[in-house]
Amino acid sequence: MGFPDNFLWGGATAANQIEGAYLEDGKGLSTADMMTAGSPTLKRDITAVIEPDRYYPTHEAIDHYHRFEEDIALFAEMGFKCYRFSIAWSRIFPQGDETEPNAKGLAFYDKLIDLCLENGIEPLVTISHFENPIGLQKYGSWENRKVVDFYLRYAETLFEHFRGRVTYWLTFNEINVMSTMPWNAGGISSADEAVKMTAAYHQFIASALAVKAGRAIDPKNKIGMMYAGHFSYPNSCHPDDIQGNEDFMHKMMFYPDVQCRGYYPNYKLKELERQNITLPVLPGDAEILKEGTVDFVSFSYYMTHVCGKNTTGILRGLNGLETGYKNPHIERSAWGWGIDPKGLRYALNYLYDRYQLPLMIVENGLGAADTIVDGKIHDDYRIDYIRQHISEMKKAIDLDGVPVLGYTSWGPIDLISASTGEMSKRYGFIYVDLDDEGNGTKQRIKKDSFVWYKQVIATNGEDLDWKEA
Ligand code: P53
Repeated sequence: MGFPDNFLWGGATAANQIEGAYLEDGKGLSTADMMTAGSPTLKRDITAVIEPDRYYPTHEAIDHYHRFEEDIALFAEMGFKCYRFSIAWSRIFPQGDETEPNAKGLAFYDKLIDLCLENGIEPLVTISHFENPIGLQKYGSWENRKVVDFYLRYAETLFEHFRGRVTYWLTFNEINVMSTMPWNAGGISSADEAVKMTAAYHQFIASALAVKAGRAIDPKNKIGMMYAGHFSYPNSCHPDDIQGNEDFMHKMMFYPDVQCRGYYPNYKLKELERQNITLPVLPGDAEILKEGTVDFVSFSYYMTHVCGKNTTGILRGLNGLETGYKNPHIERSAWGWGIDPKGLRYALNYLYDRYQLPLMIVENGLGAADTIVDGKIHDDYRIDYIRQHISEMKKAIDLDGVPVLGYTSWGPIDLISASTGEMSKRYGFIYVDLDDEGNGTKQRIKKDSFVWYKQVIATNGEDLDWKEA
């Protein structure tokens, strides 16, 4: 009973949200580097060039590029078994279309990965997490099939270079974000459905080819897909609400359906037909998709939604996360995300029923403002959130028999928010002295949750109680 012995406890980050050093050692500009800081009420701008008087939070971020040794030491102190991070494509292929990788870019990840391994931490690498080299814009980014070849060259470079050191990989972070935030997902600035569906198609092909290549390079590799955990309940038991909710779930679930089953589900093909959208299918693609299905399913889990007959079937609102209905039975975070620990057990069962593949929760956590009192951060609200989610995950394992490989909480160290670009939306067990305008010493301070998470890992998830220091 309880968590398996080799359960992968840890944390997850993304290069653009922590590294900084955005032009160092030959790195090229990425799509993330063009995004200004926003707020819950102010959308982030995407500028065509870097404007000198604007603040771009990823440029320095929390300076992990220069402080990774301290950061990994802190993760090791918490007892991490696993660290999920992404590799910045634009460090390895600065413009995206070079034929030879940038040695200095690989060297940084050599140091990072070796340090993880020395500390007994299993690296889990996201190959593409919300950043594409800006150099790919001239091709139209993922709208162009050429980008599939560039991605494959990049992925193969990583599989070869890190062979024997990295076994767990994710091809794309939150691939379904192509529908909600296409710039983040694929450097696509058009909101046109045909463009987005073309770009998503190319990412499916790229992912499948990468899975095949990764297996050929090292049969030990385990390569997964990553779903932005959008799970929705019907607004009522009215049959029209059930159908409205299913329509929404189909908009999201076709992504993991393709990556786990190896073909487009009928409901999606029919919808594309109604929308007069023709996918850019080349001969042999059906086989590529079929042969490149994933080994495991990973997902982020922050919230649940409510949909029904009056929802349009897509997420909307400033950060593309509103359905129009609010669940009156759950609380919301200060950033308006509906907190639903029980929904995590539901989500795990939902995904396992559908795919019968091992699962991994690769993001979960509470974005909250923290205050320092006498040099300490008493973040009992964060402990509470994660504690409840872990106990629901445990039920899915113990009561439902769902195979869960691991749990990496989002942002174990405070980092730049993807949706708002803020620093004040903090997820960490480790506080970073940095504000929303980029001021601060970037000093690291352990929060109460640091001590608590260490205990959770040390007891393999058995002791979730917070004992005030
Ligand atoms: P922030 C939307 C819905 C769920 C997860 O988000 C999402 C998004 C897009 O923001 O993104 C993931 O920073 C993403 C991370 C991101 C994290 O959730 O907006 O993979 O890069 O930081 C949390 O609070």
